[in-house]
Amino acid sequence: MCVRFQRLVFFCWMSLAAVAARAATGSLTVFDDADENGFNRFTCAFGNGARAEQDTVHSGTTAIGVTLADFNSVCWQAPAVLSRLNDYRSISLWVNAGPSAPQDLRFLLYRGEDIVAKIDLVTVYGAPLPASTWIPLRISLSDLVPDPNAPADPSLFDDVVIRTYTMGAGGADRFFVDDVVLLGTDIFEDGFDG
Ligand SMILES: [Ca+2]
Repeated sequence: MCVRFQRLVFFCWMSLAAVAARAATGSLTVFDDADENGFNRFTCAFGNGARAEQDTVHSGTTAIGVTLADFNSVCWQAPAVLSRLNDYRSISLWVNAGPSAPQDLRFLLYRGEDIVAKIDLVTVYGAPLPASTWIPLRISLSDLVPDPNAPADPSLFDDVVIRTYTMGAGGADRFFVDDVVLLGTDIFEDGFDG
């Protein structure tokens, strides 16, 4: 009985260790056809102008479309505070800039109400964003530009945001985001094409 109990404890400990290791180093889907793994668009404060849409998708049935107006964003609130240095080193996503292809799309990490760090998508892509074309982007979270007003610890974040800086009343034009995945520290970083 005692030996069996010890084996059970050991097995449980090994299982917990495996879960912890996977949480720190594996990949974590944020959105594919729906919010995943506890990420939530509807509890995030910066999701104005974003909605699920089925006409322009990268894969599956659904993507997120964001109307080009008023600093609109798609935003996912993480289920817990994450480190952009220790938990997830990069993020993979597909973006379609839509027919008017604004060049002012930006990726940002927030901690609460504060911007932690950011980067322009055109910088990540290395060329003008093409119109009405899905492009894969892989953004190194450690290489983001820290915000001058970032919180005391500029490594921690709890919101993932993709924003347009286009102003105005907004027409029918949108940009689209699909297949958002955080990549852990064991993901081979060179040559990953999304
Ligand atoms: Ca999809």
